Amino acid sequence: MDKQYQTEKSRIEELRASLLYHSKLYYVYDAPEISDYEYDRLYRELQDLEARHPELFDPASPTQRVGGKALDKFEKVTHHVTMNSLTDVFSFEELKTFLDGVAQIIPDPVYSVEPKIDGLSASLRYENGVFVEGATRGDGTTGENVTQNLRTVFSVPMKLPEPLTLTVRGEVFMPRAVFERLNEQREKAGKALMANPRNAAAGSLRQLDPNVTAKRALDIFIFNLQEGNLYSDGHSPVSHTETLDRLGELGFHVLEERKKLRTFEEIRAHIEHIGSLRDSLAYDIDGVVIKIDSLADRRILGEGANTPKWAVAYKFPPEQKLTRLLDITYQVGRTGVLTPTAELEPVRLAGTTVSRATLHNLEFIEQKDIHLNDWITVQKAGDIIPEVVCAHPEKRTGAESPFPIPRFCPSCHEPVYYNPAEEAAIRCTNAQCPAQRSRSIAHFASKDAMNIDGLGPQIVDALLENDLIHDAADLYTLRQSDLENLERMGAKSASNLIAAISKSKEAGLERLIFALGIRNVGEIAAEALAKKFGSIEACMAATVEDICQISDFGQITAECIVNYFSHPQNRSFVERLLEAGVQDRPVKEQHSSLFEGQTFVLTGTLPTLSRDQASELIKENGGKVSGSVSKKTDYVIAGDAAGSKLTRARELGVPVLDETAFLSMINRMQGDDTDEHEPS
Ligand code: 0OX
Repeated sequence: MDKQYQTEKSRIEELRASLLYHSKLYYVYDAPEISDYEYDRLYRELQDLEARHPELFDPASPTQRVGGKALDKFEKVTHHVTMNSLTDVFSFEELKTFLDGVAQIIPDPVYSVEPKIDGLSASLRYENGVFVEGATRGDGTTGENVTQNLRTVFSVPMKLPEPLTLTVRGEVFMPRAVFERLNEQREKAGKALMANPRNAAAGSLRQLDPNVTAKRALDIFIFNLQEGNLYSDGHSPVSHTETLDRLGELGFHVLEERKKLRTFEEIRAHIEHIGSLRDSLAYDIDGVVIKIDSLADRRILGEGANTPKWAVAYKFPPEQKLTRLLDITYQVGRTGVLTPTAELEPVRLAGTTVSRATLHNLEFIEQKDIHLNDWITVQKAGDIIPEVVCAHPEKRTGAESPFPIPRFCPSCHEPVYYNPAEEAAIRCTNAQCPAQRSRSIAHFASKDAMNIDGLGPQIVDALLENDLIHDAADLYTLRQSDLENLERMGAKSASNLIAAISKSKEAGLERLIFALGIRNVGEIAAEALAKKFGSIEACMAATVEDICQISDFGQITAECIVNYFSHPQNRSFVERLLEAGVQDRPVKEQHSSLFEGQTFVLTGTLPTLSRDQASELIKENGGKVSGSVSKKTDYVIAGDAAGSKLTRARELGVPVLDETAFLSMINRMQGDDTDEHEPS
């Protein structure tokens, strides 16, 4: 018996070591040495032995890291210590202002200067040395319990070498090599590519199935002790440097390239050094964090509303690359506008290969003096959409030529209309143009319009090509059998699409008006029209004067609306929609007039709210959401990786809120003291 116990005990140890080795090879390096079959066999053998010997339970066993069950949803976690965000600075001048301010309070301050990892923040809680809970930052106060998923991150120790109780905070990220490998696999499988490693990490950490997260090979750098003891004798660290050195000893991955510095010049040089390493690091960084090293000095400086006063983040400008402009093509939008697109010599930029970038409009091309064959600089706007920044005329060799203004529509080949004295846009005015038709149907079905899930531009094109529809009203006459014969459409997708089309009949008047695609009528205008007129018939009967009574509606928009409904084919289109059962009751209810007359601009990624959810909250409270920052903007709500809109807000002195401040504004002004917002 004793002998058998010993044999099983050592077999457990052997299997744990072997599976740890092989699971790392499989998940992290994608280079397995044994077959999946063999791996599963060893895994099951270990599971069986562990079930027979609960006394040998070890939280660090590979069975505890990978192989957990999928969840229905994440539980909420309230952080004991708020997970604050950092104040950003965008220039050395701003950094100097911060340092000068600190020096007025702290004599001879010492800073720890470290890279800012471009991932997402998470906390790890240990009780008596055992990892018990991992959570996302959320809004800083409340996050999501992603313990199962964080167990799959090999650099999260499951057990510390000492029985300490503590909570640490770090940045979860996807190493570049993993990101590239995953995107290559997705490309081969015909799946949509992930935009950048940060989005990929965020999506992977919030997977309900931990087996999916495991395959994403995430990593984490720890940068803070939130609470608890670092030493068994209970003594407390005195500095950030001591804290991170000690966390490194305890087995955590701590930030590399960390340096203790004093003067502005030293700090600036280290920022430049970290910047020069940017391309060669195995992970993305988006800046450098400058923190007071002494924990006693930190306490003197204290905390601001949502950010500590003892640290700032110096943000790097977005990555830019040089490449050649091979051609300019034109995409026809639903209103017939031809948008110029740069066709580029493919270049690696912020994690993906970029071969096209927007050129906005002809004015932009002219102002930037862009020629065909030019060397140009590209970057990703908001880290996602590639755009041309500028051309480099000094690099011209004579092989360049001014861009040709198109004379014919690339879709219907009819002559286009272009009169720069009237409008900067080139337009295809052919109402029968297939590209316009397809884009307007795709717009009708889009998320913010009738929200027909599963009806993307490709399916729209397939429906048009197969003569199954001619306009959006025909969607409501489609039968499942019509769809099943389309390429890449199975019975299940066909029935889902029919159900989604049917459901869209209840989308409501606001969406219906927006879906019509009337010039100058965006979502906000559509909502105002729905509120004022209450039915589509009343909208159709409205005069320019009636419409001009709505606040913020000018003559031009009013004329566009009246003009749209004056065309018999548009009126009959609306009538066919109503006959098909599309409802035209307004559905939006305004909950309060808290933000009445105020305009908000959203930028960057918010920690818990999606852009739609944040817009919805603003609108429900009577406010407006605008796409660009101007003097008329009342607030900018900024999340992670906020770009030029944030800079513009600063220039104009527009107040900037983070998500917590925004939510607490709603809660406070509604006299509601709860701090939770439940994202759906
Ligand atoms: C990072 C990073 C983020 C957090 C709140 C107070 C100090 N992304 O690499 N945050 C912090 O520290 C902040 N440090 C970092 N290195």
